[in-house]
Amino acid sequence: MPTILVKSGGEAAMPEWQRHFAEFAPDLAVRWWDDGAVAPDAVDYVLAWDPEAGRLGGLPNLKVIFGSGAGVDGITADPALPRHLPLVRMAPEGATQRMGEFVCWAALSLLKDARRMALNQAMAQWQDFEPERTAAETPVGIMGLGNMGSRACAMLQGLGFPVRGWSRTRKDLPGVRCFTGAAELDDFLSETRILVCLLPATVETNGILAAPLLAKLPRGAGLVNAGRGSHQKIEDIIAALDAGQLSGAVLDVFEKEPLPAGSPAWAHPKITVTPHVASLPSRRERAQYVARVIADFTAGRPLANLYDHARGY
Ligand code: NDP
Ligand code: OXD
Repeated sequence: MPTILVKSGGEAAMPEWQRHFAEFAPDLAVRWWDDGAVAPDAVDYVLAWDPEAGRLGGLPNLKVIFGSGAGVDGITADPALPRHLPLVRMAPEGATQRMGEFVCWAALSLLKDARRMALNQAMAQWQDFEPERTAAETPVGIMGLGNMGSRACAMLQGLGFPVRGWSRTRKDLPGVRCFTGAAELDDFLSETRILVCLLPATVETNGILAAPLLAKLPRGAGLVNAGRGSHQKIEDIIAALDAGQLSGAVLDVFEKEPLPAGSPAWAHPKITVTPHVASLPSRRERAQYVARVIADFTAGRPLANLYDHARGY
């Protein structure tokens, strides 16, 4: 019987994983990552978010590695990662829908200044104020037009936001003004009133949300980061908020997670902190997705959503 080791959600999540895999891949043995009864050479597949460095390289019959998220930086950080094996990024339909919902919520929160209303409510203060713009007057710029970004574009358009997008290679998305590469970044930023980061963590994107980039946005722009904490320089974001260059930020990801209690982001009046929840497909959806890819792999069909080591995502 083929075996998958799971390290996602802790050991306590195993009964749930086993229940869902039993529905979609009844012939798969589903075992906890640290189950000492499973010999390393009996492992065919792994589903993990952040395996300890060196561990995957010690599984001689491993065939496919599944990231339990869309971003697999927690796996590729392993210097001894067996790079010849397919590394599949998590991409069930529900993941992009959830991200689109999060981005729409964050954009509307910034548009309506929901953070200000929440702070006022906490102080029992009835303070009416008028949002400056409507959605139609607030271009949203999405950095990263992949699975997540392209779905977010379509859903934002449904709310009436004009949408522009930026990616590494040229894209053509219905109704979206698309910009490409470093040469077009400044043009992309110049009319973006809400900037949304949905980039993968790569050498090129590391620290991109920093003072030089923020300065190129129109004054008073909003920021949403649902990519990775490594994209942002939090001190630059706070400085831009305090100076009025940014009017608000919704941050879902942080350099260190959970966000330490002492972080200035927690109490900042213009930052909404969310605990890395922008898009978390259910375990059932993820088990179904993995079972489908294993069936493709077993039948010799090509696999979708593979990590590309040369591009870094
Ligand atoms: P994809 O690989 O499908 O898309 C990545 C996009 O980023 C592509 O459009 C790509 O361009 C673009 N890109 C990559 N590098 C650059 C660059 N240097 N300059 C400009 N554009 C670039 O990834 P997903 O959409 O599935 O996921 C994106 C990221 O979102 C994940 O890596 C993860 O970090 C984050 N994420 C966060 C979640 C959360 O809950 N907070 C949940 C899920 C994902 P091109 O199209 O030309 O290749
Ligand atoms: C992901 C995430 O990459 O949840 O899927 O961050």
